[in-house]
Amino acid sequence: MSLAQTLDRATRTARAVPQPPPGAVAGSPEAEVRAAYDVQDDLVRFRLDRGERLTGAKLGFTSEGKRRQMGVHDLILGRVTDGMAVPDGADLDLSAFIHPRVEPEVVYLLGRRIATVADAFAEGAVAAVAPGIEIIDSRYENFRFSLADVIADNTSAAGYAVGAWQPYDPAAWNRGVVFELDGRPAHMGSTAAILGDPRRAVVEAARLAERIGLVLEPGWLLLAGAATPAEPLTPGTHVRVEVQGLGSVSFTAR
Ligand code: OOG
Repeated sequence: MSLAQTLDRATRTARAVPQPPPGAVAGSPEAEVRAAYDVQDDLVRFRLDRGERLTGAKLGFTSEGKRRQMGVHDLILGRVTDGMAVPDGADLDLSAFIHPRVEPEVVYLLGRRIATVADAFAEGAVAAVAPGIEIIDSRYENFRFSLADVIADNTSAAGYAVGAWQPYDPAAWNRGVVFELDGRPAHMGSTAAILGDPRRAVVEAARLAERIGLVLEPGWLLLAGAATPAEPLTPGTHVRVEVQGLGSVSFTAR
C-alpha cells in the first residue's frame, strides 16, 4: 500500500498510523519535500474521487509558536475541501477524528488566480478576510512527524470554520487574536505572529504553490496559519476565535 493510501485509510477509519522511518519518502531532504507533495497530491485526489471539492489552501508553521511546538523549521502548504468545512456555530461530531487539535487562524478569500509570486502582489489578489478556526488531526501516531511526513499528510488538514467575510484592509496587519475554549482565553496573540505580517501569507502561499505547480483559484480560501499554538479538541468543548475588527467564529465539539 502506498503512503497516500495508508494515510487515506487512516483518515477514513480515524486510526493513526506509525510515522514512516526516516528517509522513507525519498533520499535527500529536498527530494523528500518534492516527493511528499506528490503523496499529498494523491491523498487529495482520493478525496476528490469520492466527490469532495477543493475549497482552498492552507499554510502551516507560519508562526514561531507553532514551529517550536512541532519542532519543524519551514512553511508547508496543504489543501482543504468542502468535506472539511464546519459551519460557523455548528455542533461538530468528533467521532470521525483521531486526536484533533484546534488553532485560531486568519482566512483570506482569494480574488484572483494565483500561479506565481507576482500574482500575489496583483491588485485584488485578496478579496476579503475573516476570522477562522482550523482543526488539525495528524494521521500519524502521537502527532509525531518530520517536515516531509506532515506535507505528505496534507499538513494535518482535517477541518475549518470561517466567520463572516469582512473587507480586506492591507493596513490592518496587526490585529489582536483571542482563542477561547469554553469561554476562557486559552491563548491570546496577534495576527502579526503569522510570518511577522499575515499579508506575507499570500506571497508565501504563492511561492510554495509555484514550486509544486499548484494554481490557487479565485474564490478559494487561504488559511494563513495559526496565530498561537494548537490545543487538543475534546467532546463538549466550545471553541471561539475572535480577531480584533473582524468579529468571531465558533463551534461546539460533540
Ligand atoms: C501541522 C499543521 C500546522 C499551522 O497553522 O501551523 C498548521 C500540524 O501541526 O499538525 O496548520
